Amino acid sequence: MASLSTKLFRSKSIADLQQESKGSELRRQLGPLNLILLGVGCAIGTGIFVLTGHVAAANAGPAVILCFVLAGLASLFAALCYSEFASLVPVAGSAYTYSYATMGEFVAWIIGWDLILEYAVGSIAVSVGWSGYVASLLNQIGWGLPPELTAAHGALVTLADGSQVPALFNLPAVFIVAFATLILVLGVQKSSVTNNIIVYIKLAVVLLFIIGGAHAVHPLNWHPFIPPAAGDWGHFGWGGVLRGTGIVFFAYLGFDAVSTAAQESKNPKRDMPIGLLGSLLVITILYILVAAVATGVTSYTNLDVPAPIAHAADLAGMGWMATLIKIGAIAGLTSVMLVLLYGQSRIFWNMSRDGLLPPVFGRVHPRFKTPWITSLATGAIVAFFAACVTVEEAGNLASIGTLLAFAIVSISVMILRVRQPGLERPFRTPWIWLTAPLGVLSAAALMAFLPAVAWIRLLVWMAIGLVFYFAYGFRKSRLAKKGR
Ligand code: ALA
Repeated sequence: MASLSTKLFRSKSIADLQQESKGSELRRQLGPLNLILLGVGCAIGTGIFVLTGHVAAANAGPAVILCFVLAGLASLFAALCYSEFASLVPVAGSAYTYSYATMGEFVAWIIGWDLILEYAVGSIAVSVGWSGYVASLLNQIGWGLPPELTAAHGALVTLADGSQVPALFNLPAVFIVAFATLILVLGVQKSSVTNNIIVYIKLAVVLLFIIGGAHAVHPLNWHPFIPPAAGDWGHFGWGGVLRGTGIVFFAYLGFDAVSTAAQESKNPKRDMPIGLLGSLLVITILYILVAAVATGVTSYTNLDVPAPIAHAADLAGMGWMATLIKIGAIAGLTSVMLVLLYGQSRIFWNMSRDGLLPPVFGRVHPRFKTPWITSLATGAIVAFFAACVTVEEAGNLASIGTLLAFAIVSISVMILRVRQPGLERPFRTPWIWLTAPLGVLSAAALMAFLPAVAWIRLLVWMAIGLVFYFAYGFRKSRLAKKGR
């Protein structure tokens, strides 16, 4: 009889993974530029277009600029560890797949369950951000929706006569989730050309805002840079900067998608670090500049609105640019939604094929060849929450989940260096004994800065995951059935 610990650490072999990936040989066609565009495309979304304004107005004031610097640094350590982990296992996949072969089933389950927060809950936050920009654009062209249908259930919205009422639910957010789910179920292929075009549009509006807005900056708006602490910890002062760092981390979530393309990259050893670090560098610079311009053209107190970047352009007297920003943000956020929901359905599908989730989640549609049941189930749950939560509630939970995954990946990379020093590592984390501990510490620190309610939700989610694993996957996994 295998002991409990043997069972918890049972691993897939690399040969198993290669066998599974047979028949879907991926072409090595991505060069460094494509990889950078992939990371930039997944990352630029609700974080920069929406949370920048909320954090400036509620937590950090103009020091939201500093929040982006600190969150970028934490992401840098994780990126360096992620690349080594990704390059270890010579098949495509996410941190879930790599950990199954290197750390064993239990860690893989924890990471897989945790990644649901990154992908599914992340897409809830993005759908709410999308809704803010769509509602604002519709208002502008005179087709405004009733305000009660544009925000989280119970959130106060302002009517045309200035009175405030609680919202019913967020209709546009539900719509975009339904639309993205339909695209995924039908399996509409998005070519890398379409993807690149959307990324260029997104980059163009961001650059337009930075360049156009720079002329309207009044440095007086940056004073005081860190507004004095007010009320509870997390509202201005250094506490606000730290909490703001935890919140804006959401803007970086998604750049790790570069590591999942290791097998499609022409020269992973050279291009993985270029893709990961290059996209991080690009987004960090853009985020810092957008935050600087947004808080420079108007007082940070004006930025707590659903479409703050467009609003900042408007306040800076560039109404035409505000319209372009709204259109660009809507297109860009749609593509982030698709990437996140796609990633989620593939993780569920993989977990189900491994026997960790019921087989129904692995069923593929006979005609569309997509994991349709998984996509529909995910879409229904995501749509429900998109209707009734705020962007920060969903964003904070997605961030805390992703940070936990980053911390586990950083720890795993160190454990593997000790346990299996001889494994071939196409990419080695530089100064691992410094980088990886800093990765763990910075992820833990960012988690600590987030509100207690995000922690409670994370713990409840992980507890449900543990119960589910021991009630189901522990006994039913493919490895369990093979008697490993
Ligand atoms: N980083 C992505 C966003 O900000 C998920 O929307």
